[in-house]
Amino acid sequence: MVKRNPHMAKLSGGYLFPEIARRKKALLEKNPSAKVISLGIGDTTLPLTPYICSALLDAAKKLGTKEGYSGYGDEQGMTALREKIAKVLYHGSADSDEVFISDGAKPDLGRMQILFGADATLAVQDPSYPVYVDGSVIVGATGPYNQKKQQYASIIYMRCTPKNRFFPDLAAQPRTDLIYFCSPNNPTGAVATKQQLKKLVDFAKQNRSIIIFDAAYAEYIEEKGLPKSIYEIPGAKEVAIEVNSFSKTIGFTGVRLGWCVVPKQLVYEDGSSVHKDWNRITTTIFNGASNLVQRGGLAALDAEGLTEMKQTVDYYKENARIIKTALDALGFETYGGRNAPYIWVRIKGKKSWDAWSELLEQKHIVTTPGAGFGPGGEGFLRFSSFGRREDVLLAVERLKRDKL
Ligand code: PL4
Repeated sequence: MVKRNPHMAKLSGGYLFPEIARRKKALLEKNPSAKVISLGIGDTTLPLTPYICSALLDAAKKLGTKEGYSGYGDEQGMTALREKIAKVLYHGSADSDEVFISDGAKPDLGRMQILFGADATLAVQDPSYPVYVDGSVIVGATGPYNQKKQQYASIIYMRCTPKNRFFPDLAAQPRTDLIYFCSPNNPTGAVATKQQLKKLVDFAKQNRSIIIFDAAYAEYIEEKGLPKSIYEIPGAKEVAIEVNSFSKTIGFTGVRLGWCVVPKQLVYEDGSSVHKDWNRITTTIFNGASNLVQRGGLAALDAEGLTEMKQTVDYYKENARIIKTALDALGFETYGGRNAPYIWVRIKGKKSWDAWSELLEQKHIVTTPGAGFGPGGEGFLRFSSFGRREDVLLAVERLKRDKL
């Protein structure tokens, strides 16, 4: 018999989003006529925009010709796309050969856990996107279990609450090898300021840690002066990797395209290059993002594509505004929803899974329970703004009808 990977047994229950889908399905089985509205998963609903869609169609047509066909490409991605991302999105703060094209931010985060392996210690914002912790557990980066704290020794939860404005008290944190940091944050919608990110970079430098900065929602930032990339902080290239994606900007959640930046300055304690190892991992266990889809990414960074990207992001931001305004008017304590597509809502006197079930059963609205994002998410619900406008308006009407 084959032995099970022992780390799999350390995972708590099912992965958050399939669990939500399972419970939603159970409600529909009980009540098949229910019109369930999803403000749960952060999944885009608008169709692809014309310019980007036509680039995908052209790319598909070319692949159907002798001259235009291409097979395997560079595992790191098309040079033209790497150059364009470096130029258009990083304005030169990243070199094109530091940009690695991928099939999305989540798969990159998974491969990064292989990069750092089972001995790495890590810190996460609490609450945070569950992939950072669950992915680390899968590769065995847990250390021994502390029964009293009910936590693994290698995983440090940096509490982020309204009290500390969702930025952890770094002075109180122990050193870890890795620090996962997401801004604009999933799930709280908080955006770190330049001063805060400078503190984070300084902290990583002092501790010789590496920050894995998840900027998947950077394009939702509208306020001038708020940083869209960790590399806006001087010296960050010595200590930070950045992951990003076309999922939430041009609706590529199903199409799949992302990238990460692994700076050449980034070294391990023995002075060897993280960039070289990432290149080795990429070329060994990844065969590159789809050539067709990369053409869509190139189009997205043309002037027409960028205009469409802004329209898409603006649509979801307007949804966020509508949801937040309604919840505020109903007297809820809300966070995020500006510069970010998520609204983080305090639910007084209830566990988040209980409030989640109530909202589903009474109003047929799916949200995401805060506890799914870590212990610090207990007592909150996350509302996503990625629904269709008509559904968002209907959900708001239902919320107003009678209080939770
Ligand atoms: C549902 C902070 C959503 N099935 O699409 P990707 O892989 O380029 O990006 C994934 C991602 C990366 N980083 C952050 C994210 O929030 C996400 C997407 N998160 C959510 O509702 O929290 C979609 C989740 C997806 C999943 O399991 O992750």
